[in-house]
Amino acid sequence: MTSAVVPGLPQPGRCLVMGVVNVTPDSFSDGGAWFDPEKAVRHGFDLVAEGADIVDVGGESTRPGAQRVSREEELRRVVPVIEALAAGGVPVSVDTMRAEVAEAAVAAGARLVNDVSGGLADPGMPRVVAAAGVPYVVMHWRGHSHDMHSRAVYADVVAEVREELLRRVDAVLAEGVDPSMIVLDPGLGFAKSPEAGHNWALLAHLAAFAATGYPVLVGASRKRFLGRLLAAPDGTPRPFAGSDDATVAITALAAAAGAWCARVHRVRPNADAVRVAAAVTAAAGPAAGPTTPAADPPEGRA
Ligand code: PMM
Repeated sequence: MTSAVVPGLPQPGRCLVMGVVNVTPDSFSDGGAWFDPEKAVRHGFDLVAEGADIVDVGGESTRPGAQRVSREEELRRVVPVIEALAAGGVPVSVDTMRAEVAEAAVAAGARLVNDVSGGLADPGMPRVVAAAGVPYVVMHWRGHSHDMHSRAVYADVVAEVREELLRRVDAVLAEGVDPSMIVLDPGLGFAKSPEAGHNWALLAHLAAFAATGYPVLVGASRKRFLGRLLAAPDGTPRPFAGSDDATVAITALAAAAGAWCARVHRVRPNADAVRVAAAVTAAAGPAAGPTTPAADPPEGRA
């Protein structure tokens, strides 16, 4: 299956499944359900039982239009949940844009930092990640949620997202992050317009991201572009949870295209999907394109 290996994280030889635990009252898709820390911890363990390889814990909503929470509040939300899950042996990632939260999360046992801003929201982030020596998800981002919609303007979305991501990679490498620790994410739904089809173009060209040599993470789960695809005949978008089956379809396609990891809210069917993709790819043999191990080191531009 996918050839990508990220230090300190599971290596099952297929696309990983990252289960989402949003410890927020107002998240994009599951706001409020896991705001209570005990419920959040229980949900994290449930996701592992359903097949999650990693549990992603976040304390700040990034839904379109969301306002920021304070650093203190974010710490209060995520640290106890990360501590409990990590103590139970769960590979945990922290979904944060703040260096101080990332630092505290790693001290609490997080093994990966998932930064939807790719180091742009907090310039101290890459140095903290470098010092912690943990893997780092660098996502494509053009600005905070309150104004990202107006930034969803591209002449060629695939080329521009790839170029901007590689610029971020150069920046975080310059701050001392080891190349083997970098994971790229095209940032579906973040400064991407459902109307313009940006998310579909990025999904159609995942190979362009995998070809950089860096592992690729895909976060399509419950995003607005799915609700729009599955809209009722009168145009009413499908509610978030009603797009879980579509997420499973994307997970299978992304895994077959060589994605390293799929970030999802409903784990069990996505855990099945990555296994299906792995079986098909294995049966296709060693010449199966994007899943063939990359011979070259990650693409550098500096
Ligand atoms: N999407 C959300 C939050 N964190 N992290 C990564 N790496 N990629 C994503 O696409 C992503 C993310 C927003 O979704 P949610 O609020 O429903 O969890």
